[in-house]
Amino acid sequence: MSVLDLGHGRTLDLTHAVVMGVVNVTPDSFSDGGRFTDPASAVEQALRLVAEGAGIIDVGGESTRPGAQPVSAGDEIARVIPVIEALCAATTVPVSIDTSKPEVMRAAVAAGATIINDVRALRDPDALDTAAALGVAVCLMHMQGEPRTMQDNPEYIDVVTDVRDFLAGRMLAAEAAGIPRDRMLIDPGFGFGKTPEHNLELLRRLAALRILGRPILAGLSRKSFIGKLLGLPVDRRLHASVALALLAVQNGASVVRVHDVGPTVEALHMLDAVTIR
Ligand code: 9MG
Repeated sequence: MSVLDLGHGRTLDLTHAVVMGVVNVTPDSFSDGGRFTDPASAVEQALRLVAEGAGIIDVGGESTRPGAQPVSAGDEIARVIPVIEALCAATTVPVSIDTSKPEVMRAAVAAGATIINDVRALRDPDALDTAAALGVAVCLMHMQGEPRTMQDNPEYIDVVTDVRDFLAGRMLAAEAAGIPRDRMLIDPGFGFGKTPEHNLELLRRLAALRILGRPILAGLSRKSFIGKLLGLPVDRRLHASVALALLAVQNGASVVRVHDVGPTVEALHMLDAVTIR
């Protein structure tokens, strides 16, 4: 479980937790919207995150925050492909593409991406077959509802078992489509159709997802439930985000998706130093 198969003979070692750095090439992301819309500044930011210790760079061209404008596949491709191409020429750090659209998946993998990070867990038409044919790794994330309305009134019988059962079902569907388990990451989807209490319960019992036998990715960085719990705007959520990344790794996550790579890497080094193996 400590190696992720990236396909085509490449692997990613997950013996120590890996930090995935976020690069949003969007005008309207909740955390850094509009900061990296031109390819050169997005690549510069990505390489800064690599220098700070990121082990994966996640490139996205469409915001998933509630109320964000939908983007066509053509526009998404125009945003992310120049960034992925330049990045893959400049670094060997694996690049993931944050998308649900098969056209974007194909273009991104042709440009060098080796992980498909899909917040819809390959539920869009043709997404499963496309990801299987591309032969790269996938991150299957849980989301209740759709981004536009997901925070309206999320409900679960038990959030941890509901998320676990959903992910088990998506793993089976992915395997049936031809994606080997060795190529899968799983993700409870913090903030995607969840109240603050749901997020806290998932984090508290994250280890329950380990029964699925695949590495867990946790994305908690700067999320709005931090703002709700602490009353802080998005640009003041660094300390809480680092604490949450640390807790996620302590509770079983192998990959943490973050905006602030340097502080998270330092905190995880300290966790590693005190951990007896
Ligand atoms: C794109 N994106 C935004 N938040 C995310 C999260 O928590 N996990 C994953 N896999 N992707 C995310």
